[in-house]
Amino acid sequence: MIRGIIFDLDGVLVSTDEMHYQAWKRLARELGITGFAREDNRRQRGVSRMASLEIVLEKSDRIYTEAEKAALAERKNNYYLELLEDMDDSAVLAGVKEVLRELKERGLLLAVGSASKNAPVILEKTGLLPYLDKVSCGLDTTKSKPDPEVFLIAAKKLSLPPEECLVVEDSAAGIEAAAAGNMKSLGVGPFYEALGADYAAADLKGVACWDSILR
Ligand code: B16
Ligand code: MG
Repeated sequence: MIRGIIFDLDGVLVSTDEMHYQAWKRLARELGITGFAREDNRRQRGVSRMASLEIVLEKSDRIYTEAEKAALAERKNNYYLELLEDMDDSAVLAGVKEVLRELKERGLLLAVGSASKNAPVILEKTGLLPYLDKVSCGLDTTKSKPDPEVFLIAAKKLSLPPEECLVVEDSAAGIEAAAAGNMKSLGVGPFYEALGADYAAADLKGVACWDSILR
């Protein structure tokens, strides 16, 4: 039986994809990388900041040192933080707060399991914190999805065994991470049919029958 739900943040509870894309695009432009496009950004979903940078640098002729890469990742994050400044609860995806409230009323424990180191800022700005029992994010982890670490930490924070947790994800890396952590998964978002999750729906409010997923 499922007693806890671990939600990915970007693409599941909030919409930040466009802001990530704009920030990476700005960096790419400054580095003279012209080929960075939305298809590349799709591959950045759910993966860590450094892995996302590698996807941008695939299109560069230059080899960067590790120190240079760290500086580039920080530069992109500053651009992203600038864009996050104006964020408010309008970034929360449609129906999310209602679904979280309903799941809470059913007695489930709710957590976030996000690769983002900016998760606490995003949760604060969007007013989502009061809906959640625990947060596991990029600040807690050393390994990124598809490694299950971020979800295992979330389960531990909820004091639940992994097999009693359901992961909700919008990325292939996240669905793989859930399976590696022995957790069932629900795939949502624009690519939900192709994620290979145990259950799938276009978005959280489109889940037809929570009873069959949670039993
Ligand atoms: P940051 P999620 C992920 O969040 C994003 O989907 C991914 O595009 C981003 O690279 C990653 O967070 C790291 O984010 O640079 O803010 O630490 O989908 O796992 O909630
Ligand atoms: Mg995501």
